[in-house]
Amino acid sequence: GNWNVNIVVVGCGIAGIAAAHRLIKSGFTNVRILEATGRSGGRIKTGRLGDKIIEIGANWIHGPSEENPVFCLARQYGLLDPEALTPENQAFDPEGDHPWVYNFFSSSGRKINVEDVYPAQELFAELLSECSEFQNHQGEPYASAGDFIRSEVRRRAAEKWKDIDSATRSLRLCVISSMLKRECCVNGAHSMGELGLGAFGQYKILPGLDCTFPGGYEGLITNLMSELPDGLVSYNRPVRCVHWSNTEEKLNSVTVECEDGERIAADHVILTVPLGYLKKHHSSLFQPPLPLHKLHSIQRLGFGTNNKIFVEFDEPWWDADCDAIQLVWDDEDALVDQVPDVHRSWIKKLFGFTVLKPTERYGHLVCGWIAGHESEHMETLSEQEVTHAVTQLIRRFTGNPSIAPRRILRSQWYHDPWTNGSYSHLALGCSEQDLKNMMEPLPLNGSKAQPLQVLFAGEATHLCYFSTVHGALLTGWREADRLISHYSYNPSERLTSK
Ligand code: 6YU
Repeated sequence: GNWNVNIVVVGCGIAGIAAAHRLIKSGFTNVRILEATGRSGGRIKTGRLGDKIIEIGANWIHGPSEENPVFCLARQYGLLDPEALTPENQAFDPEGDHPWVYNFFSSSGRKINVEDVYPAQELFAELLSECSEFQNHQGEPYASAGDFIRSEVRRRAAEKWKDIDSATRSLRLCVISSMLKRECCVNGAHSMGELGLGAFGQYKILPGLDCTFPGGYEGLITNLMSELPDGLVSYNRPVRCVHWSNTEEKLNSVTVECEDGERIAADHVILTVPLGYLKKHHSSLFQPPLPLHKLHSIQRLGFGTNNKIFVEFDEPWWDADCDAIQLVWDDEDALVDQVPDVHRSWIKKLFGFTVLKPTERYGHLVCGWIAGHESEHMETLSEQEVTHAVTQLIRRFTGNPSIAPRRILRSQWYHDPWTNGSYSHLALGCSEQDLKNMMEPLPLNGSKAQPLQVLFAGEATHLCYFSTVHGALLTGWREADRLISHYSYNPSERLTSK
């Protein structure tokens, strides 16, 4: 169909690309994407450290199995390693035992015996999964997931580990602090105390053993873009304001104003800018301002920082079979996931490293993870200062004063002006309703056929897969489908539309 409908997509991340892709495949010809930066992919961003391919943004396909559209596309495009495609990998139960091998190091400079701390890992996993069970309960025993975990660890440790020597018991509590910091990274939150308990189960985990893209996550973007017409995306085209209308006379018009002053008239706009950007710019981005319930959800939902620090070595200081390194501070038996003084001790927030595998592909390369305000502070330091801090850290934990990284590279998502952080989470007091408000189109027009001027897609608008690539992709398709079904139920509008 030669549909004479003008659609402007704002943002060329996976959500914007998915929306444009589906619209074009369904016969909409007047579609364009306005992107603030000079590249496609947004928070999917593949980089290089020397000749090694690394991910600055999204890292894994979370739950690679049939239900995951990112997995299905990656398989179709031939972007995955053979192991990722096996039935065993797809059937992997994320609630079961994780096959990763951990190395634990203590701040006193020794390697920790895994058997000593295994019960702590087990208890933590148990409590995390219990956090998801408050979903449909009336009332929650604690305000936050952090409060719940902390008080239950104390209670259960006192019972379960009462016959264990006090040094081991204390060590296990220190391990739990490290796991709390890790969970801050997973959730993109400053502290587990900032995650609502009642809504924690809102996020759904798909089956499948998380896998990576051996040639880089951006391969997904390249393949999708190659199926789209040339010239679809206008790069370096930040949008400054979306002029919509809630008055009867002008219900069918919306204008997008770019930073360079150009005004583009459209029948529909699909907005995919990150929640971090919306939090910062909502007051200038919408004319008239957003309805209050939508604004309040933007403010209530959390958008935190998670950064990576890649560190390369000549020789490994971890075991050959090690997948992840966990750092345990022996002064943290108070179950803490934030540091007392961000400027002086930000590095304590870095909970550990994942080892890039296989070694033949990556050499001796690890990825450190750091979330929260400590991570935001890290971004303001020079690469030299970060290198120094990481080197001191590793020397201390290994007890080896001569270890020196060959080079490092870190991400800086908080200071990215088009993202302002990493991804969203359900903060204290949030519920499913906030995500519903996020995805509601403008204007809200009572009984009349909805004019659908501004539609909302992006990671932070998915009800159960927020914070992920598959979530973002599905929201792009969802908003494309909203327009497609709008025009299939109202075929005359296609003709009368300018
Ligand atoms: C995943 C993973 N992963 C690590 C890190 C980060 C993220 N995610 P985009 O931002 O992509 O696009 C918007 C575009 O708009 C962009 O290009 C802008 O430039 C543009 N724009 C902005 N303003 C504009 C303007 N004014 N005008 C024009 N254009 C404008 N996801 O699946 N696996 O391993 C990770 C990770 C460091 C930063 C991730 C991961 C998140 C994804 O990257 C992200 O959701 C999508 O890419 C977003 O796509 P988009 O299109 O919406 O926005 C219980 C419970 C647990 C809850 N969470 C558990 C899951 C864990 C999530 N894990 C993530 C972990 C990592 C490590």
